[in-house]
Amino acid sequence: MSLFDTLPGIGPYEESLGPGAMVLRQFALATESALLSALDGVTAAAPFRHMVTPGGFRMSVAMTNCGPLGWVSDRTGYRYDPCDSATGLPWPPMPEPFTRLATEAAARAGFPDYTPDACLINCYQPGAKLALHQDKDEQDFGQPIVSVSLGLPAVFLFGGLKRSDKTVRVPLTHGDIVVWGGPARLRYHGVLPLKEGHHPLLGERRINLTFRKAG
Ligand code: MD3
Ligand code: FE
Repeated sequence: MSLFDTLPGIGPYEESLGPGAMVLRQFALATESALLSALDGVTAAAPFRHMVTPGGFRMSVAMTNCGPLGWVSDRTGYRYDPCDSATGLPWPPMPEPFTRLATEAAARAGFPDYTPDACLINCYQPGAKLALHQDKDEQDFGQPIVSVSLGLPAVFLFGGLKRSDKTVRVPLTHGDIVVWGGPARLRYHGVLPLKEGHHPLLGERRINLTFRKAG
C-alpha cells in the first residue's frame, strides 16, 4: 500500500492529460495474450475493412467491432448498428477479457459504474491516420471512453472543445490505456500518420480498442 494507491491520477504509471483525461501506462500489458487471442476470434468472425466516409473517402484506418453495437460509416452517415453489413449478422460478442479490462481501467480513472456496449477496433498500418474529430455519435456524453493501444507506437493529438484549439501530442505505446470522460469527453482528438516499424506481437500494425457506452 502506498500513497499512490489512494489518489487516482497520481503515480509512476498514471498521467493526467487535464480534467477528465487520464493515461494508464502499460495497464493492458498483464493481459496482452488473452487480449490478442480474443482479438483473433473477433476478426475471424468480423474481418477488418476500410469504411467509407459520408463524403465518399475511404478511411486509411481499417475497422471492425464487437459487442452489442458497432460504429459504422458509409455514404449515408455515421451511426451505431447492431449488425455487420458485411455478414448481416450481429457483431461478435465482446470478449470477457475486453470487458473486464475496460471496466477496470474506467474504475481506476474514477468511473466505477462503466458498462461498455460497443468496442470499435481500429487497425493502423504505416501511413494510416485519424483526422481531428469529436466522438459525438453516442447517446450519453456522461459515459467515458476507454482506449487501449496495442502494437506499434502512435502519436495521439489531443485538442480542446473547438477544432481550432491548440493540440498537444501524446505518445501512446503498446499496453497504454487512456480514459476520457467528464469535461474531456467532447475534446477534439486525432492520430498522426503511423510510422513504419515492427512490433514483436503485432508486426507492422497498431491496434486500438475503443470502448464506449453508445446506446
Ligand atoms: C479524446 N480512436 O476511433 S480513442 C476513434 O487511437 C478514435 O484509434 C483513437 O479516436 C485511436 O474515434 C483512440 C481516443 C479518444 C476517444 C474519445 C475521446 C480520445 C478522446 C473523447 C474525448 C477526447
Ligand atoms: Fe475518436
